[in-house]
Amino acid sequence: MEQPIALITGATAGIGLETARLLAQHNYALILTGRRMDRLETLKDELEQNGAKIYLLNFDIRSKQEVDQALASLPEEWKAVDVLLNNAGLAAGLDTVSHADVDDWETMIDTNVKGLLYITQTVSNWMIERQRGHIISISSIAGKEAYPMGSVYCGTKHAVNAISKAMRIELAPHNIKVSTISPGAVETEFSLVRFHGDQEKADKVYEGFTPLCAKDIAETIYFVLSRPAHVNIDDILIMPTAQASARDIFKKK
Ligand code: NDP
Ligand code: 8X3
Repeated sequence: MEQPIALITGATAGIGLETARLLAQHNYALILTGRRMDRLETLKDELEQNGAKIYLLNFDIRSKQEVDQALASLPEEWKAVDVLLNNAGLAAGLDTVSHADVDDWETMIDTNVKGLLYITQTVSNWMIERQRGHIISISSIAGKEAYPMGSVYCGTKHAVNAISKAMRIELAPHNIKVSTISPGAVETEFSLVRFHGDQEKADKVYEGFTPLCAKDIAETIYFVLSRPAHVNIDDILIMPTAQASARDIFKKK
């Protein structure tokens, strides 16, 4: 394929969806993934109307079998992935270690850490074969700080940072860039998911200040991607002007 190819995990909402829109405008062919196929189809229609080339993969990133099958099903020309955006992720619950729901822990660890690893292993091998590529993972302020009631979410994002740092050293000899982007509060479906569909609790997170929006992060991702070949942005921490630490948004709750 003439165009660069980007694979975006979690393109059905929030940051992944806005990044798909922006990269399509910048002439990327896109592999878009997520569990909600109806949303993927709608996004594909929207982007194709504007001339973009789109391939959809529908899988739950927590299942190694589903990830492997989906990636194996890609036509050969789509396996020449130039950019992997590890974006699919979530927080589940907001509670102390003593009281949190163990299922929430499993969900976060399986999605944010193990799922990211499953997809990265295969795609990084494709990149190594071509001696080119860029892996960008969406970490968080929660990967730099730890806040009460967010222990496991913070742990998963610290893990994303550690994995990315090690991969940067492993993959530099193969001409593959590795970056992390670490946002503070971004208003997406994130809080609705964290509070298991409780819209009132989700809205409260963004009360009294202006959070980031998904487009802010999409633009940051494009900035990282569009640097010259000899420049790698290792990590960007991007916060709402009104949020000076992760704890700022939870202390009033
Ligand atoms: P959204 O909830 O809006 O989007 C999350 C995306 O992840 C969806 O497309 C969802 O797709 C996908 N996803 C979640 N679980 C799975 C799964 N098991 N298998 C496949 N896809 C999955 O949240 P955001 O856009 O805000 O989150 C994107 C990333 O940004 C996450 O990694 C999050 O931790 C990180 N982040 C978010 C911040 C925020 O304040 N919003 C701040 C810092 C980091 P589907 O449900 O269709 O499968
Ligand atoms: C999401 C930001 O502050 O809710 O990663 O952990 S926060």
